Amino acid sequence: MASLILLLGDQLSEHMSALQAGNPAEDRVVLAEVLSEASYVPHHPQKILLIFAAMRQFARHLEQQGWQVSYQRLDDADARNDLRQVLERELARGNYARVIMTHCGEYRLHRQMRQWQAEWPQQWSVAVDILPDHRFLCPLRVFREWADGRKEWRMEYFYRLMRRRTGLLMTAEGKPEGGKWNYDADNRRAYDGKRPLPLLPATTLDAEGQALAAMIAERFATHFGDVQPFHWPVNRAQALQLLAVFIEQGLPGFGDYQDALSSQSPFLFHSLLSSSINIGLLDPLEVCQQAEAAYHAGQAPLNAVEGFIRQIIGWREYVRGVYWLTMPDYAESNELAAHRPLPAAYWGAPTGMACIREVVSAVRQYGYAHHIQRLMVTGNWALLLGVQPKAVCEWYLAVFVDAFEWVELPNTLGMALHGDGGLLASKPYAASGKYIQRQGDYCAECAYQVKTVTEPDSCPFNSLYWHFLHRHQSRFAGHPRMAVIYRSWQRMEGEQQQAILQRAQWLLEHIDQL
Ligand code: FAD
Ligand code: DLZ
Ligand code: SF4
Repeated sequence: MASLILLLGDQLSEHMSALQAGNPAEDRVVLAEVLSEASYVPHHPQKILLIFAAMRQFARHLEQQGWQVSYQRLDDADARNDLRQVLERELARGNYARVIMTHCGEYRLHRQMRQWQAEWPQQWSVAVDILPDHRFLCPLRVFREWADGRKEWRMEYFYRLMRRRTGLLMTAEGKPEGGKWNYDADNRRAYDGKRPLPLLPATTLDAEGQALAAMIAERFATHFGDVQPFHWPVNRAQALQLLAVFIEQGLPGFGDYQDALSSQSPFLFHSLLSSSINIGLLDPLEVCQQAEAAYHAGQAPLNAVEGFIRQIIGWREYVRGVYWLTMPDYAESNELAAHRPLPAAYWGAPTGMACIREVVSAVRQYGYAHHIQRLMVTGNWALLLGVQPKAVCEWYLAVFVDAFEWVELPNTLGMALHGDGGLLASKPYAASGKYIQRQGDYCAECAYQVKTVTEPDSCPFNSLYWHFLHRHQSRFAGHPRMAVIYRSWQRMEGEQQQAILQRAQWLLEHIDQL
């Protein structure tokens, strides 16, 4: 008997285990635009447009491959509100023995699927199979084995395992290419404008995409973000084109400028491939293999290629492992007892802080910010202020086109906010304005002075950095990599410390007026 195969909006690959387990001659694939998925956080309109446009194109592709496909559009007259209702309608229409799904990316939905698995054999006489997601390079079982029994989880050691497992940038003797595992120390330059920026392909929406954009702009008018101009790849051909441009023009500069911040470009030499990889248009291994080939062909230096590959086989796989090993408790953790609300500037309220303004305006325009903007500008600011993790995480999950909880939550709650108490990364990524100044040019356009700390126009990051260290002294003063900074604090005159803490206190009381 036939099977019903569910594919989600971030499972748009021919290699999904659910598809591989089916048979186009007799099974039916279901894809559905549903309000519940489009509104569980106020997603950026470009994220909804990306997912819906890509789902529609993938559904057509499957039909061309001979699959029978049921596709629900959000504006269908009889549209169901959630995935359960959509599947139950299909079950009522046909005669199915099995529902097949691939493990989804969010605990929230996974819990629902487990419920269907428990209820439907009786209710609908169907077996419900949830198959592993083979798009990831580290099966969850392998991650669990690696994590079990370790005193501390550190990405760097996990990454070495992944280099060995994939063979990427490994010599025939089983050593890391170039003799070192990690070339991060070479990847901290500010951008001086000399290396030409990549010329990005202009993805234009077809007539159907334009109609979809109009529908989304109307239906989700209260969501933060511009729906157009829209440039994200919505099919595999477009994603491969973006990958080719990155490998040729972006990758050679990726390492040097990986940590740069520049008002000349919100993208710099970053790949912009996260959404394409996350929704299934590109396979993470093929992306890494193309980068490795560019290194061997002498087209990109080792610090760039190693840095890029580390993000994908290291960080990306590591955060996913941490997510599934620790949920649902992870989402509740708030080890630094942070309780302030999210500043209005994150939703576009005017601010004199140029760095926050630049990043939020890029987010509004593109649904994108690169890693250092996410970590060291908006993340660092929320960390220093002590904003409650749930509010920060909801913002990150909503406003980025590449955001799915398995990757967003560990990066936000763990890496940026240290809300997990150091499970993901031992030291908080807290920094003063000096870091932002060193990495780029935002400070030149700012209403605040980055060089001072206690004046009425001093950079807010500066005094709040010390305030953060002071208020968490008992937790961090003993950390070997923070000892130097705590010694500087302790060497300051009591009066100077007081002036800094007073300025920080004033800022905390006027967060929405900065
Ligand atoms: P590049 O800089 O070109 O990096 C190449 C690829 O490496 C990315 O496409 C991505 O697939 C992967 N990658 C890089 N860093 C990470 C990382 N820390 N974790 C996982 N994968 C990584 N990434 C998401 O995909 N979705 C998110 O919701 C998300 N939320 C984040 C929230 C915060 C607070 C922080 C600090 C980081 C977050 N990241 C997230 C990770 C990273 O910032 C983005 O993957 C990256 O900026 C996407 O842009 P890019 O494709 O140009 O990346
Ligand atoms: C993000 C998203 C959105 C906006 N809409 C849909 C949708 O209508 N239908 C669907 O199947 N998936 C959508 N998605 C992606 C899901 O939210 C995602 O699959 C889950 O969060 C699990 O990763
Ligand atoms: Fe940001 Fe401070 Fe620089 Fe202004 S001075 S851009 S607030 S770091």
